[in-house]
Amino acid sequence: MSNRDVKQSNIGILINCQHIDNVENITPEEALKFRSEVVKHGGAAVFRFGRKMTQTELVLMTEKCFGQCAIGPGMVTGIGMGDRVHPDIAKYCSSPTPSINEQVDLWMKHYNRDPHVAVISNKGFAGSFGTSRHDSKNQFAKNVWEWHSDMNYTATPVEFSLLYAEQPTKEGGRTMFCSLLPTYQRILEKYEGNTTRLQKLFSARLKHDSSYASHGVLRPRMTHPKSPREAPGAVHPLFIRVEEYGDTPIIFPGRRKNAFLQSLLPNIDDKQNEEIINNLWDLMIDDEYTFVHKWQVGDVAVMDNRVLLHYREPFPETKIRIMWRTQTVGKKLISAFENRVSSSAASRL
Ligand SMILES: O=C(O)CCC(=O)C(=O)O
Ligand SMILES: [Fe+2]
Repeated sequence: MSNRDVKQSNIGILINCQHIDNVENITPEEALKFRSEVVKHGGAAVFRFGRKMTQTELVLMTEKCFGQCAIGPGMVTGIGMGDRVHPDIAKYCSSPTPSINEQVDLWMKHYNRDPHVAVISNKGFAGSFGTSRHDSKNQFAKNVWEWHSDMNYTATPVEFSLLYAEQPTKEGGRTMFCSLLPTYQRILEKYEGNTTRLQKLFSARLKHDSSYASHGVLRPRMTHPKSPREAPGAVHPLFIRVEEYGDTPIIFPGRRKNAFLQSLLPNIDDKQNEEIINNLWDLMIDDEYTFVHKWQVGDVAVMDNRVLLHYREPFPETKIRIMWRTQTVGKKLISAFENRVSSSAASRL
């Protein structure tokens, strides 16, 4: 059942699902078990089906087990896309400002493409991420996808992402999952006795960047921000509370690039911002809490973006890699400290 590549880690688990011929057959009990396996393993589990599935099945699995599907990034206006309509559907729109429903219908009608499924590939599908049209130097394959949680730059970041391997590569392209559950304790240890620093961190809010995608490429129609301070994106508490994982505050870093600490740290300058955030990142990524996954066709990795970061290594640029991703609708993130200083946290100050 389990295949941990990293010693001493209880992060991530590989679960054999080869007996499931169709996800329609997943029972409500199994659905709950799937979700609890993810939570029990630090926010990451890989379900191995050993066969290809359809996009409809992936959507069904997502909704049965993890929550309502959200629209993928860049597919409709406003979601990782700015205010412009995706060029592949713009020509079919009835007005320059089509509703989200109209845009969803146009994807279905003209491309037979469900925009709730993000296609993450260097093959040029309509609406796929990393196609040569957006990415002429094939940075998609050559670059790493830096450590991140998905769609953290939106007002209500998605909760679970399901990443399905339609066509993985033999070499490279492994994905790693690092749990953030242990980070809070490490921060307490590092800054023990430095109450001012801890208090500032606990009340901080972080601005997340929507201008760059995780493989370091400017998103279509975005402009390079002059500094992290100016990067566009949502602001969230730096520490959040997620009921399923108990009372411990959980850091929500989003992504390193263009992250900016604001709010209750009003006088911070750009250099201090970089220094503080670098120090936090040093405490987050650790082999001990990382699950490394080598893909097989039909694997579905489930990530809980509220408590987990992921990273993809490069793969040979001559090869085609095709992944599909669904993501579940998120809620406004709850600060771990606002209005409710957790008693264990407060007693450490
Ligand atoms: O392709 C991968 O392994 C990771 C892609 C990714 O991070 C994503 O789709 O959000
Ligand atoms: Fe991702």
